Amino acid sequence: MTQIVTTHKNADFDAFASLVAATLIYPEAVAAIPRTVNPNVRAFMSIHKDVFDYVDRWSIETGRVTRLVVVDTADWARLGPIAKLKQRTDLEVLVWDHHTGGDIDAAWKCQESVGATVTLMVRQLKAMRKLITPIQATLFLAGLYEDTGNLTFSSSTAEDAYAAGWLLDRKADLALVSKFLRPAYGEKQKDVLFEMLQKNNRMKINGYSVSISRIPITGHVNNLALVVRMFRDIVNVDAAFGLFVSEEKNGKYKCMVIGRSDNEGLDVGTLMKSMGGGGHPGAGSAMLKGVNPEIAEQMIVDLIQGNQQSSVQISDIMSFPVISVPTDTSMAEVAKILRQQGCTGLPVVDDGMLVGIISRRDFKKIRKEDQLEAPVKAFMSTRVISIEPGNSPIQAAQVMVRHDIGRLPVVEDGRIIGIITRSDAMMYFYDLLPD
Ligand SMILES: [Mn+2]
Repeated sequence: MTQIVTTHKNADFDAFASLVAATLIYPEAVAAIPRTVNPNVRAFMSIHKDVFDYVDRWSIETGRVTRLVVVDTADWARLGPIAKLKQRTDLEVLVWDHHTGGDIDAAWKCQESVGATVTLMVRQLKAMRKLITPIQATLFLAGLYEDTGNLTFSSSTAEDAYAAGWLLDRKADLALVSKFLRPAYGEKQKDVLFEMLQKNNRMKINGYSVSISRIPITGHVNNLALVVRMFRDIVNVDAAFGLFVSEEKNGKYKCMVIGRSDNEGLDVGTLMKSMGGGGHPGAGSAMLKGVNPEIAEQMIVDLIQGNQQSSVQISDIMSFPVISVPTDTSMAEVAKILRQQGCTGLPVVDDGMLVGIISRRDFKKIRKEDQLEAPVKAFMSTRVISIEPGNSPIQAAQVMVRHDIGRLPVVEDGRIIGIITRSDAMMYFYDLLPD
């Protein structure tokens, strides 16, 4: 066998559905199932054993593979042992994925932000006018519904809904879909939920209401993602995080972080990616090994505080055009402009590039009257603190506080494109406060 299709570890319905769909698109390829598959997918597979053709991944002689089709991920690390194929230079790799990013350098890829990978596969099946069976349609719909929360997650797109319609047209069985997607909520899950509710510590971070619960876990508990979702719905915060901590044999901690967000500004998937995991804006997870749970909690707080991409960027609130002076402007002229504009400092530019800042304080360096005729570049401060337009107002405020400055030039490719003042930042924050 020379062509294989594979997907990520802990395959969910979208992964398994995309895998099966890929074998229709690439009839020569064999579907290789990862060692770990989610329990509900495993249950589905076991009763449809004779319907789908696939092999266990460890049975594949990887040396002979010439083409690898990867679905529902673009990350080598998520593939498990088969990732050793990464070393091969003569291997053709194709990727189908609805997550952004990933380090697989594919010869060809279809990577788009839709609700489920299977939506991209359906697009191709439609284009190829492939016939699919009701059982295949049922599996594909299960994948689509699981990853889009029955088309309610904010990551869902119109195309996901059209794909669902197409699958229903092909006789996808909704009763079966809901049977297999109905998550198990049992005693263990109930205990975890109660503990989360007892420990609920709601806090305000970066304007978002957030709850982070540290819960010790012994052994494996399924469906913790469901528990976190129920918890978020009950306590009604913008985002809820569960840190499920188990102690390993070597005395180290293993910490499973699961997040759910209901606020578009707080992208849990990006956040979890920063912690080595992944997900979507509304849901994500990361596995931290050997990390103290207190530090894991602090990481989440820090990420929400600053590093996550904000929906409002500095470029939205900065002032422009900026009054600046060229380097050869005389100090007398600078003094006049400062007086006229009523500001405490001015950026100094050389052919549009920001090269310095001149402030009222710098005038103290002037000892003799005739120095007022000297160019500004002799007195300006060249240690300029600036910020890039893609940062968030929170980050701008942090920089201003840290350096005790009231005005921050916004610089793109070395050119000054605007300025953000402390009052711009304050206005933004106060506008966000409810009436
Ligand atoms: Mn998926």
